[in-house]
Amino acid sequence: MSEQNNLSAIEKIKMKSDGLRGTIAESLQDELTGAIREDDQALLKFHGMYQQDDRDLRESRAESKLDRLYSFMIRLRLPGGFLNPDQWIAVHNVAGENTTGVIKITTRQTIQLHGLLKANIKPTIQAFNKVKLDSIATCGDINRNVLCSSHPKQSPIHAEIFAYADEISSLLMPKTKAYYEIWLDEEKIVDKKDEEDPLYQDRYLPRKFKIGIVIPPNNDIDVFANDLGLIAIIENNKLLGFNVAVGGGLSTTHGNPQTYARLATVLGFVSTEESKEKLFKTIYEIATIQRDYGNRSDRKLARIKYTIDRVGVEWFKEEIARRTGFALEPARSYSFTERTDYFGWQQNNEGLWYYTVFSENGRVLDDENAATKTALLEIAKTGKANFRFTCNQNVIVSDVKEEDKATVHQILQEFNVIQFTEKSSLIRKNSMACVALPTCPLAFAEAQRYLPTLISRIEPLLEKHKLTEEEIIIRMTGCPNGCGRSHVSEIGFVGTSLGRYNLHLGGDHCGERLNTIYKENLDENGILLELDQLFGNFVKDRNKGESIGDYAVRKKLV
Ligand code: SRM
Ligand code: SF4
Repeated sequence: MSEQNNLSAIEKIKMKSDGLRGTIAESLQDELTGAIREDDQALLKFHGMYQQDDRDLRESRAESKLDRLYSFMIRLRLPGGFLNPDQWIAVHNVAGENTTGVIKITTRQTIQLHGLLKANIKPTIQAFNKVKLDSIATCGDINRNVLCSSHPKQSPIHAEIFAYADEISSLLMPKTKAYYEIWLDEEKIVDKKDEEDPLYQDRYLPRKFKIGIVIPPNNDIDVFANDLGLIAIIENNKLLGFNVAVGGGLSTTHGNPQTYARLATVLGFVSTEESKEKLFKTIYEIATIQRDYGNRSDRKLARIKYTIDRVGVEWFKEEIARRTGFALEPARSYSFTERTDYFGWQQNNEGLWYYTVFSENGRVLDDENAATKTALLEIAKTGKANFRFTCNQNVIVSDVKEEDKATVHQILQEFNVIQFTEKSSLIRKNSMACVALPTCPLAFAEAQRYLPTLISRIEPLLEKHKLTEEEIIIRMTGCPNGCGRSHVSEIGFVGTSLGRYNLHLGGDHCGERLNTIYKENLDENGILLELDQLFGNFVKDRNKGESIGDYAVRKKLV
């Protein structure tokens, strides 16, 4: 079993937390500071929030001898990434009243709001609760938001998969009622037996745990970046079951060679034709293996990717069988041909329409490009569409009936959303950046605030080399944790310090091969020089249909 001695500090905080309560309730009462107590900060994550401060203001506040400007980021639990119109309106209102106003779509198909002051946390969670939204377990050492392919109504299979995301999220929810007590003022649990948690017990998992379900051939969710990935196996429009892949995770730490990015390994297949039970048992027991064998002393090495490499893939498979009572079947064949969002209007098998809106780096706001936030509110007010989020940080205005399409179209057009989506270049629409500065405490460099500018400087290079029609997946993160999944892009930038990035190449087009560092610590000029040269050589030497990542590998650039 995992290290029982030398437990990390967070393990001890979890153990004595009384079901994730800690002293959060007392911390909230303390009016002398906008922060909460240190131990409670670790527990707050399990309730879906991070304490942060505005890093742009750190220096000036320190000079004026002021404490940091503390606030909180809240992340919603949205399995499969879905909001109905009332829920969108609630999110819009909370964002305007209690946070910075920007609605941020994340790379894991949900929404984050930043800048929430301590005093406003409770009213915010209560407002969400009124429309049946919560933030339980969206952060912390626990199963996170469950992803699924983003266009769930494209075929009957998509609807089925979407339901799986919801059920898996419920299966792995913590049993503690702390969230309801602290934030929703529900009565305190008298008999602690009511919240006994056979899965998470008192220490939860050693680290975060991520699950995603994908429908080939579009790997739009980057299934192999998940701790546990499920690949739907479909024959003649019938869902047969899932290939199960374990051990994905992208984070590395600069200068720590023990850390590495890893894609999940496909272990085998589970049929769901007769019942879902075998699949759910497999998922549950994979979580218990990680619970029991994950590293609890060094958090840098605690993800399941390190566990599976330590115990070995074959042992891991046998242990799943020992715990579930059945062996995984041999993996079924599948293939990915793309990793994309389908922008613009699309119609599904039931005749419903959906429009995928390009929301650069997931930031839904009104700016000089488009008044996306107003447009989406106006659409929500009509009640004629739902809202779905993609793992590429975009929003789909969905489930629009034929007779309502013109109304929705007109609103999108009135606020320039259609124009912005249509005129944005392919490279921009295939780009993604993590949040980074000013809120992320781990950022070494800018990401979402800088990538749009860098792309505007890369676009002329693509024009020069006649590559504007090339679907190149380009991503940036402010540090090597990989929140914008830069390690599985074709051109990846990983921040090393302010204004400097490692340039990664060699990822394939569908997210089945990691990229590696090509050049280190480049500033903007360095990046543009390298890309100019790369694009020039690529155009000259590429094989027919070869992607830029495959080219970089064939030419041994990485
Ligand atoms: Fe992440 C930590 C933002 C997806 C790997 N991530 C953070 C924190 C919470 C910083 C912190 O610990 O204080 C960032 C908050 C920034 C802010 O101000 O909002 C943050 N991560 C994000 C989001 C919002 C990026 C985005 O712009 O969309 C994504 C939210 C996902 C969600 O809705 O749940 C986000 N994070 C990811 C992904 C991508 C994915 O899962 O597909 C990864 C890489 C995959 C993986 O998990 O390996 C990722 N985030 C991390 C890590 C590295 C974990 C590790 O294994 O060491 C950290 C740091 C940590 O946990 O210690 C981290
Ligand atoms: Fe922050 Fe790093 Fe994640 Fe970007 S990749 S949001 S900088 S932790």
